[in-house]
Amino acid sequence: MTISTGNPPPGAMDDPRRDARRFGTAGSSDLLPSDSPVQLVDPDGVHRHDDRYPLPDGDSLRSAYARLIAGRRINDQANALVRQGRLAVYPSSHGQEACQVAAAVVLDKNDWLFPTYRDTVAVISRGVEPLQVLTLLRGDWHSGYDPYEHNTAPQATPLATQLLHAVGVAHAAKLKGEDTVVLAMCGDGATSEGDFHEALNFAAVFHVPVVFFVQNNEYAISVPLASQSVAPSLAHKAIGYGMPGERVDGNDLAALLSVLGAAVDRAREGHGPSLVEAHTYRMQAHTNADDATRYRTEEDVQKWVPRDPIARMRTYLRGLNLLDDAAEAGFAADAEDIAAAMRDGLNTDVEPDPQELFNHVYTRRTPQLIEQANLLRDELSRQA
Ligand SMILES: Cc1ncc(C[n+]2csc(CCOP(=O)(O)OP(=O)(O)O)c2C)c(N)n1
Ligand SMILES: [Mg+2]
Repeated sequence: MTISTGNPPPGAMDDPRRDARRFGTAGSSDLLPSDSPVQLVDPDGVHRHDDRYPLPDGDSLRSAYARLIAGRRINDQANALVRQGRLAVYPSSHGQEACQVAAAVVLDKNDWLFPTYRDTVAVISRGVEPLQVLTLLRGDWHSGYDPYEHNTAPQATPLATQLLHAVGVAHAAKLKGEDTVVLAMCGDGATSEGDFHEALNFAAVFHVPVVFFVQNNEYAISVPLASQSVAPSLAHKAIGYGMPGERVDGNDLAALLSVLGAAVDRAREGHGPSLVEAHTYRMQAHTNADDATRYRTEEDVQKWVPRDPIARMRTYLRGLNLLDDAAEAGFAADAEDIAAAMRDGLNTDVEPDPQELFNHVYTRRTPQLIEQANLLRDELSRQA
């Protein structure tokens, strides 16, 4: 990127180290992440104190826990709908639900979320109707929801492209003097993309209010993290751009809420971008089109079962009497309602008009599109 004016871009002279305190101070720079992922509730459901990151209050954790339950149910139901031929494909976030929920919960209504194909549960946690989200994966239309209704961009399949769009939205918000924060999600594999580099560099130089949230689930389809990057951690990449990076236990809902919340706060307060890496694990295959047994063993997967995000939060909340049988039954019933709506909606056959294919390509149809539309109409009329 070349800056052609002689003047520094707005905000470039601000010192990003100024408010990096909550992002760890170990090592040679305040921009470096903690030596190990931040954890506030361990896999046994025990609170681990951290001076820098306060534990969210019980009510917040309880309502976020209800979303975890819904998220797991959504993943299970979507997998079943794939097997029934009702969805073409589903990239499951089973095991990553805490990341999904936290990404949505830390944002205000006017903020923006930029999700990937794996972030269906985050999009639903943001308030988008499950059926509208899943129509994309049924292949009905380009995307089944209006991004402006919930300030949630379409789920991006081309890796890391959404990071550039997110930075653009954050830059525009800053220029307009709004206090909007943008949270952009990506996977570990996506951090190897050129778009990742360009997005982070632009965000840091122009000091824009964006949080890059990397879900490191240890795999990019069949490529393990060790073959993807030899950086000490993905969060360490932040210092190369001059922004703070932090690492967090991606199966710890409390830590995610606290660390992502701090990153969103600092962006909103005008202190610029940051990078948060969540250490988690993709418990299921990349999608139903993938056979994960060809590149990892069942023992590898089993190691992550005791670190499940739902189990530990349940133990923690139960231990404090913030969760009882009645509340759990209520959360499960709400999750079941969502699953039932998914089944009802996706089991209903739609008959899209084939001509819609040409409707939203350009504002006005090109001669080629008109020709193709006529060809299709002719072809279909002869079949009728
Ligand atoms: C630009 C681009 N290159 C390649 C692909 C094919 N592809 C789809 S998903 C994927 C793996 C991505 O891994 P990661 O970023 O770790 O995300 P995860 O699937 O683990 O959530 C690849 C290589 C793509 N979608 N886009
Ligand atoms: Mg991955």
